[in-house]
Amino acid sequence: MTFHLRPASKPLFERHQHNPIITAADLPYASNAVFNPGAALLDDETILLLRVEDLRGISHLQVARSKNGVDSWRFDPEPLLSPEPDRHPEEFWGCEDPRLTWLAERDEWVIAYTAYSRRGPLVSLATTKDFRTVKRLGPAMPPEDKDAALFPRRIDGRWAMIHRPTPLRGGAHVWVSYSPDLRHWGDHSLLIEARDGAWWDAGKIGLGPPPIETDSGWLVMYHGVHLTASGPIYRVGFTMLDLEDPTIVLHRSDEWVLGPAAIYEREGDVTQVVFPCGWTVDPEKDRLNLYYGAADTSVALATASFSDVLAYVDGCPRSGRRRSDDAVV
Ligand code: BMA
Repeated sequence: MTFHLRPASKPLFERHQHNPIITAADLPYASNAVFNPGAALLDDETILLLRVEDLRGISHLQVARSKNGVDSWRFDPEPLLSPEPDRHPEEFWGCEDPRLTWLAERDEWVIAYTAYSRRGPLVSLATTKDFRTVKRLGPAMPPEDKDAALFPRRIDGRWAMIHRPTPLRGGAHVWVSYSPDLRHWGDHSLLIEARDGAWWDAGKIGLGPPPIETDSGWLVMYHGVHLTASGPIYRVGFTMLDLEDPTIVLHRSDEWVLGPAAIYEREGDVTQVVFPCGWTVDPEKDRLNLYYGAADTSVALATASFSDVLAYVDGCPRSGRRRSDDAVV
């Protein structure tokens, strides 16, 4: 493997000058931290579905709305999804890290979130039309499994979901699974493997925000975890998947595109973390707005030119390999 040093260039993402854009102090009730939000555009507003960790350490999901997606956030009076362990035992220790996907065919949003059960975190799904009421579909994957999001349309007749199971052996990688009805999931196949050794994404990776459909393929951002003597560092990079067969990885970035550098990303409840779960695209301004948890403490925003992102990923190493061709299971 030859790595060509390249001149330092302008980073793809620019941190917003008002970062962190939401902190626990902004909420209308007492809480410890607000982070890892899902994002949606609805009725000319940006909606963030925030993970709020209360003063017991248990998380719930709370809606914030803003006209410009940057400031003047309005918080709904009640959380959208509060753990209900009596009726939904999988939520015993909370609801975390939502990813939001608009399913035009069903005319509703699907929320893929981590339900923290007594047997470990698992993937749960819920639907909403307006982010005011929600309908739980229940667990989609058994523990341990997290970092999930739906593709926005059926692929070859079936819904598809990216997720990250944690097997007992061999690292934690990103998988894709299929369903005819959002309830029954199968045809599981390994999609993106964590690298090994000194890489930024060695050992453990997981999906970031939901995949975006583009002319060149499904744009996917994922986080990679680098273990160091002073703890893990969470950074993010890109892959591009084939539109009609997302088990084919077309490109994958060798380098991370955003990592902890600002003080609010380096210091907090969990140091050295950027953890995006949501993004929105403004085609008129050619802008990608990336919403992420900073150090498991606050919400931050970074923006990029969407066309620059696509050009960057297009220039990343080609893979063209179908992960499911490898003997992995
Ligand atoms: C991951 C998830 C995220 C969290 C991150 C850093 O495993 O649990 O919710 O932001 O770790 O602590």
